[in-house]
Amino acid sequence: MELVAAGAARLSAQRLPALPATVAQPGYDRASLRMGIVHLGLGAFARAHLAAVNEAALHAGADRRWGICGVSLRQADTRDALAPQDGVYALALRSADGQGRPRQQIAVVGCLLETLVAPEDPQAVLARIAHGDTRIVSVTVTEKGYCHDPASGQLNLNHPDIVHDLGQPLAPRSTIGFLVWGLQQRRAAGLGPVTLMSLDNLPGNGHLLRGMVLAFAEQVDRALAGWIASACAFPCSMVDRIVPRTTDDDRREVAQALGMHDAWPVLAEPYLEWVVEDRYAAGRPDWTAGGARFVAEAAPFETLKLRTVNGAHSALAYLSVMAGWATVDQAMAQPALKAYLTALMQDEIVPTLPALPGLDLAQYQARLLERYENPALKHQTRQIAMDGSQKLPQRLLDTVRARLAADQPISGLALAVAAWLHFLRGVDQAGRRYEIQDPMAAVLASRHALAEAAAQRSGEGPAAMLAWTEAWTGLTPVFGDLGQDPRFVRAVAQAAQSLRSLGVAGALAAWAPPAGH
Ligand code: CS2
Repeated sequence: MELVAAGAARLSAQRLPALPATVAQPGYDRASLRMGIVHLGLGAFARAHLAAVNEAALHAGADRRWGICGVSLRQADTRDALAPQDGVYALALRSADGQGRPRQQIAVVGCLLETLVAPEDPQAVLARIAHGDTRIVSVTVTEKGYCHDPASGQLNLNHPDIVHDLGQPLAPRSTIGFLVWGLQQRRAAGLGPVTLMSLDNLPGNGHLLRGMVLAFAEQVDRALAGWIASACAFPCSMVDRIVPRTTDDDRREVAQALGMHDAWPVLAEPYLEWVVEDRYAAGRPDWTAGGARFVAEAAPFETLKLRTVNGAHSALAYLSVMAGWATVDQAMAQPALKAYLTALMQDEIVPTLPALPGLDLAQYQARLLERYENPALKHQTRQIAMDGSQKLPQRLLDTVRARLAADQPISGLALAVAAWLHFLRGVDQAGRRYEIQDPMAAVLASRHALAEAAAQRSGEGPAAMLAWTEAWTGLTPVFGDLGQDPRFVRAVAQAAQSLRSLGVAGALAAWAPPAGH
């Protein structure tokens, strides 16, 4: 990862004045910032979203309380990249001009003041949560970081990290363990409550986080659970910005624009949405300067975003990995795929959405397709395909439930679900093998074997695919009650049959929204 060209200077706080004038940089006094925000899960998303919005708030004059301490819960790579450059890093917003030529706008973000690596020093993380300056603890740990059962939404008390953390008040390893033990220290020190703010792509993310934290706290100390429930706040939010993984080519391009080396810049699309409930236990910055919107209730916005942006993204990803389309823009250049996604959204997803006064849904969908088509992002379809067991319930299956409850057709959604199952075979249509990255990978692998055996016992054709699909949809932690609904099982079996016999391109060509849409 170290790509420092011989003699190239490294980006750092001290070298900010040497940046070219085209690069925006912190215009506030970094040295005077305190760390009011502790962020767990210091991935690219948080650095391109929360930190970017917070940076804008500081530029607009937010008070000095709102610097960020970032915590990596697993690896040291982010800290290793950022600590030698004092935590400052470049955010490159990428798009294309009318002719499709890539454009980028770079800003150096300065509000990340400290980076901690939890496994190296868990007590430092707990101490930061229990510090008097801390007012908000925010979280982007992806779906699997909540240690919950995705179908029921309950804390999985058998999760190895939760089992471990219940007995380790000074050395937890899960997000939930750190939060609860950190809050315990906070309360013991007589400090006030904080806001615990989830920024993950989960419905009711604040309620979910609250549920996990309270379920864990109940196990250790009832009084602590009572204090958290009554004094801490858990606002829900909808977050939206496409943030692809940084590659070495990106590092080179950013270094060229900066005239110095940044070991880990982040890239993103210019688009950003953040709709967050205005419920804070100990104040907050005015993030509106960076594009945030404070609302009383985020649920309708979350449903909109999860079902459209993420639902369509997952549908695209599984079909594309199988077909060998490596990036989202490459997939969008396939007319049949684009037609399918457009119809999936328009005909099946959008009718399930709650009313959002003032939102032009047609424009929102058109904009979304343009975002996917952004040729400058090179967003890998394999990246989106990860962790399907944690993503499908809120991205596709809730939409299926809403459609079936209204007795409406689900053929497009069924094709997306079948594409996931097809993808779980671990080999694409060209015979290339890939690893299934999913916290349930072992369970999925044995289900796969079970499904293939069931299909073989049932002979050929549709009967075999029905048996195969039944074996899959019986996986209740993912499918919940849907495995019992013959309308769902039949529709997925039909789509799976089509994918298996015609391949992705053939299945997409054969797919047509059912009459009556
Ligand atoms: C993507 C999201 O990787 C994925 O699963 O669907 O990360 C998506 O890019 C963001 O949610 C967009 O806001």
